Amino acid sequence: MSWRSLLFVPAILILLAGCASQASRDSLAQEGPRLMPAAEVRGDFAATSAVAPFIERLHERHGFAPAELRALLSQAQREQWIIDLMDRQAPSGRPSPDGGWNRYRAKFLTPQTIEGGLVFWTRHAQTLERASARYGVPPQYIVAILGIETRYGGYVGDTRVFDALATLAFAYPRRADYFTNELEAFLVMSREEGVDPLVPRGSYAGAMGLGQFMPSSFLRYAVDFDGDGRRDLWNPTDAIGSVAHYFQGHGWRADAPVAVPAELRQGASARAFKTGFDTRYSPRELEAAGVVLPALARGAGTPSLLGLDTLGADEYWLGFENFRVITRYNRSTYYAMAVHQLAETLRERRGVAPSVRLSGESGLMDDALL
Ligand SMILES: [Ca+2]
Repeated sequence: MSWRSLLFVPAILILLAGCASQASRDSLAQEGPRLMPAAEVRGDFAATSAVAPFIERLHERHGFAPAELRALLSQAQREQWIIDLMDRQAPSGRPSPDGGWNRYRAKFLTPQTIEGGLVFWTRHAQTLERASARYGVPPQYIVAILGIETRYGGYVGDTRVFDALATLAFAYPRRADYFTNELEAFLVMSREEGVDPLVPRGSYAGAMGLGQFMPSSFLRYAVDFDGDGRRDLWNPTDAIGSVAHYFQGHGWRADAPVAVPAELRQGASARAFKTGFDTRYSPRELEAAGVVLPALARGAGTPSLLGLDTLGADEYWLGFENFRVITRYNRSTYYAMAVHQLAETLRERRGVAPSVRLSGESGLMDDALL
C-alpha cells in the first residue's frame, strides 16, 4: 500500500468506529457457543473457491479440524461496505500539491488529542515507564501511537473482526493474499488466547484494540504486560507493552534520533529530489543537494528526505531509522510525522527532556524540533 492509500485510514476508522472498548474487553473472555461440525460451508462464502484451500491450509499448518472450520466459516458475513470502503482508498497516483500535510496534521494534532494524551500519560505513567525501560521506546511515542490509532482507546472499532477479515480474504482480490494470512493469524490467535473468533470487534480491516494490531502483529508482538495470563489488546496496560515491543521488534533504537527539520542553504531547492520515508540519502548526497546537516545526522545512517506538502513553502525533514520504524505501523510519511509531532508535543507539555539531545557542534537544531 502506498502512503496515499493509507492517508485517510485513521480518520475513517474514527468515523466508523463505535465506543466498544469496555464491551469488547468484557465479552472477549466469554466462551462462545460451540458450533456443530459441518460437512460443508454454508452462508455468504458457500460458493467461494478460495475457502476450501484455506481450510486445507489451516488443517495442515495448524491442525485445525476441517469440519469445525467449515462450521465457523459458515458464520462469516460478507460485508459489502468494507469492500466499497477499501476501493475508495485504493492508490490513485501522486496527489497534486494542495496543502495535504496541513489538513492531515490538523486532524491529529488537535487540542483534544494533546490533552487526551497528557491525561493518558498521567494515568498510565508507571506502565509507560516500565515499557520504556524494558523495550527502549520513549513513553511519548507509545502514547502518540495510541492517540492517533484510537484516541487512547476511545474508538477501537465495532466491526466483527472475523467478518472483516473473511470479507477481505475471500471477496477482495486486490489484497486477498494479505488478508488471507491475517485471517489465518486471527484463527491461530483466537485458539491460543481461548477466545471465540466470533466475538472480537475492531476496525473494518480487522485491526484490534487500543493499538489497532492486525492478527499477525498480535502473534509476534502482543505481550501480557499486566501479568494476568492473557494478552488483551483492549487493556491499556497490555496495549502499552505491546506497542513498545512492536517498535523494539522493528528496530527502534533508544539512543537514536527520529526526525529533524531539514534546513536548506540559501538558494537550494529540494524539489528535484524524491522524498518519502522509503528514500535514503547519504550525508554526502544531502550536502550536495544543499541540505545543512545537523550534527546528529553524522553517524545516524542514511536518512530519508521527507517532503510535507504545505500551503506555503513545502517543508523538508530528515527522517532517521526510528522514523522508518514508525512507518512499519502504517506505510505513510504523513502518518509517521503525525506520530512524531504528537509525541514531541506531549513530551514538551509534560516537561520531559528530549530522548536524544539535538544540540551539537553546529548548534543548528536547538529548539528546532517542531
Ligand atoms: Ca494481560
